[in-house]
Amino acid sequence: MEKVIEAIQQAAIAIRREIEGVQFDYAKSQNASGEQQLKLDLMSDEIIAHHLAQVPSIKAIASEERSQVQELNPGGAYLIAYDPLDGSSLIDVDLSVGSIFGIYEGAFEGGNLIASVYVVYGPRTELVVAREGVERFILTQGRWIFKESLALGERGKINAPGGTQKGWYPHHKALIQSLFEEGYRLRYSGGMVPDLHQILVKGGGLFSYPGTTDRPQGKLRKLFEVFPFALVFERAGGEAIDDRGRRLLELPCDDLHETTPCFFGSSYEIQRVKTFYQTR
Ligand code: AHM
Ligand code: MG
Repeated sequence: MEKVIEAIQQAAIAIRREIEGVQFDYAKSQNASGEQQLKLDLMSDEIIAHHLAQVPSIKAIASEERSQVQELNPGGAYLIAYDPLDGSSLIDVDLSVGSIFGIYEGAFEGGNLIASVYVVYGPRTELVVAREGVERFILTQGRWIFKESLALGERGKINAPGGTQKGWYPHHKALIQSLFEEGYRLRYSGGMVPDLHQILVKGGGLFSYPGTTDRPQGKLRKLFEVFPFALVFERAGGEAIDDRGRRLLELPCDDLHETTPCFFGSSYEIQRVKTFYQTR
């Protein structure tokens, strides 16, 4: 496992270098979810695949930017699913973006996720690892320095509501509105890595990406985005559920690029979700 995390750390340093360059225009291709790819999406994907390919304990890798699983070492223990450059639509305006990694054992399923890692490329470069606990590291002069453990409180003050508002269902609108009426503040950049990182660092809040009339299954992908952050939130003392109140990590995953409505938060906000969605 240490070798996997070291490979991710090295890849993150290389991606950071690419982000600082002038190359942030579109490639001529689309990913498996039908989204237009940036040259940086493809470069980040190549960098990560290259670094992970050096680790003998990795059996196979799957990327948000590739349609198929890539086999590496038949005797390896780990399966890695990653989103090489999440929030890449924010690249042209120079907002924070990230990389997300889920480390699975046995098969690509939420229940088999044993650790996850995300990297935030902001004014600083930060890396968060969720294993037994959740640890935050800062890149300083080429080295990853441990900063602190992250833990969520009982409730927070941030409301980060994703999805097209026009397509929100009435009960979802009511949930979001009620949090604002309780004093929650809107914080939504359009990058789930910085948006969720903000909730974790500030100690609480709600990030939601619901099913909508135009996208009943939401936008965020289980293997590359949802499961890894579900583990981070649970290990930090929070909760991560779908629109039926089920733990995200218990959901089946029948297709590599499958999506699900998702809610990440501290316990108070997740109780509010359950109340408005009438899942209890
Ligand atoms: P991406 O992987 O193509 O960048 O898409 C995922 C991103 C998330 O980071 C973010 O939460 C969401 O898409 C934003 O979507 P929207 O613009 O619909 O709010
Ligand atoms: Mg993504």
